[in-house]
Amino acid sequence: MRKFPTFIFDLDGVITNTEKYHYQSWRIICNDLGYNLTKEQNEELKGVSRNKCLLKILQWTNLNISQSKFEALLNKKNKIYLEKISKLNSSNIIDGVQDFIKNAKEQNHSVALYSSSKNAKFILSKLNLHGFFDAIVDGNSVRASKPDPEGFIIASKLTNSDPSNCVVFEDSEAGIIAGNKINMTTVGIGNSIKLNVASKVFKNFQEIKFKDFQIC
Ligand code: B16
Ligand code: MG
Repeated sequence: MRKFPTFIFDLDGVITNTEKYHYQSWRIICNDLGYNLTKEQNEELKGVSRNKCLLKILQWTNLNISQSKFEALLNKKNKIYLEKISKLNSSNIIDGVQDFIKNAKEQNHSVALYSSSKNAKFILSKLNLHGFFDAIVDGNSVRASKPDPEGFIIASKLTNSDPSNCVVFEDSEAGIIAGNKINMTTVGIGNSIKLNVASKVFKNFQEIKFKDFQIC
């Protein structure tokens, strides 16, 4: 087991600001269903798999749809989303996070990524960050997405780390709950009230004192 804590980063909303595109895409789908998806409801979709997002939306709308319509809506949402992120590049990396990861690596922390997105590897290649991580776990690697901790458990195994010696950086309540379930230190990034379940909350990476996490 390693001396320094392993850092596990979320992608959408932590490394790049793609959450707004997920929200815009779901709003288009909801409009088609005659439903107005609010920002508050969208907080509950953050970190949640595409499939589970649509299930939640259908609960909110009280609509019953066929399996084929369900699949069609998932495909349509992803098509809209991919179009919106088509021009993504390294200028879309959120300020401070790349330096934070570089420092972590220089100081011998293992660095992993766990995103619920099935598009995570595509996004990482667009951001030119693919080579930065010792392990990458995404929506294709897990059976159960956040708030289930499966992806974090896989990331800890791939980096040969004890879960209690891992620090999770997340913008979603679902991700924080997942990390808490297996006793990881959870750090909320952003200003959503939903992040209060985290061990610590910071507005952004520039606010974080790197030495805070070198105590294990
Ligand atoms: P996709 P993260 C999550 O990514 C997003 O927060 C969430 O809004 C999205 O529904 C989910 O990925 C699935 O994404 O449709 O691209 O497979 O925050 O865990 O990096
Ligand atoms: Mg996220």
